[in-house]
Amino acid sequence: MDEVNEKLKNFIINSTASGIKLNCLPSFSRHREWKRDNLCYKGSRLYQAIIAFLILAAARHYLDELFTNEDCTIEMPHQLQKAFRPPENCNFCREVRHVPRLSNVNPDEFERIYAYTGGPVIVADATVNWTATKYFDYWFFKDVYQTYGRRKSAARCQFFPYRTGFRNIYEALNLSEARVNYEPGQEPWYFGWSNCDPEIVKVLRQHYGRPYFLPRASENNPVDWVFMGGTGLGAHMHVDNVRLPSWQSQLKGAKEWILAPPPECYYSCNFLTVVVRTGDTIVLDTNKWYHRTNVLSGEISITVGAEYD
Ligand SMILES: O=C(O)CCC(=O)C(=O)O
Ligand SMILES: [Fe+2]
Repeated sequence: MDEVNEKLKNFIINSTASGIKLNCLPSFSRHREWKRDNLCYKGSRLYQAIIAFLILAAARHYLDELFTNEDCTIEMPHQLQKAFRPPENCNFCREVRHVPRLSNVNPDEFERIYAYTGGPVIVADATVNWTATKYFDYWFFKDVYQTYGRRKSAARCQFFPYRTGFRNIYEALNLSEARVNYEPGQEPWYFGWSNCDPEIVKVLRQHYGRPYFLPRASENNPVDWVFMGGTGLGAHMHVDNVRLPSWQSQLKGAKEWILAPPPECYYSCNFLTVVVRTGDTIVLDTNKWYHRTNVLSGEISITVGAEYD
């Protein structure tokens, strides 16, 4: 078992050093190539099988313990993430031809029909009592992050620069007024970040809450995500690896979502496009649907969202 532990430790160190997203290791570990090439003891077949089983069981346990509720700290290269994703059962998208639009939703009905089937679905009235639709803008976030300074916990939160080249949330919130306002000749901007600093979450959540339609027993993830930026930009086509489905409310502006089934479901499922407008909340399993977004012309798009179980 010492040898097993040593190999496992080396694997984790090597994986981390080569840029593999830590949360992604448990699913990565299920991949066949990885087992054959790296870990199997080169002895008898039975011995190999037993050792491989022990290693995988230990790896799963060890990694699950290590990374449960931890934010990803190192991004797994996009192509690797795609290559090592286990194949999906296409039932989640087989019958999906359009995106239902609901209001006045009963949480029990939502749980029964929509919450865990992968979506997508739009709820049109989840933000009606939220003041975020009024108060949130670029300057609001800049002010909050300036007030709380460069805190260690905020600096550890994930940040997605997309095509801007910004290195972190502080750099992203330090743009000139002309650029923020998309004045002629200015570079466009769009970025997203997770809000894992409890103090800042507390401030932001004064302006929005847990969407009323979520299943009564489900827990909203304590880490919220914000995506903000202007027309012509958005997130590139990708699939997530966070395990849970999520909601995202459009607080300002409008954004188009382009959804693609995973490649193994191309023959059974449709591609979808849906526009999420101010006040709408989209719910979908971003671990199953590949997704790309595109901010539509008009107001700067601001969304907030989270995963739920
Ligand atoms: O809102 C966006 O632009 C991207 C969102 C996304 O990728 C996600 O919620 O998983
Ligand atoms: Fe995503």
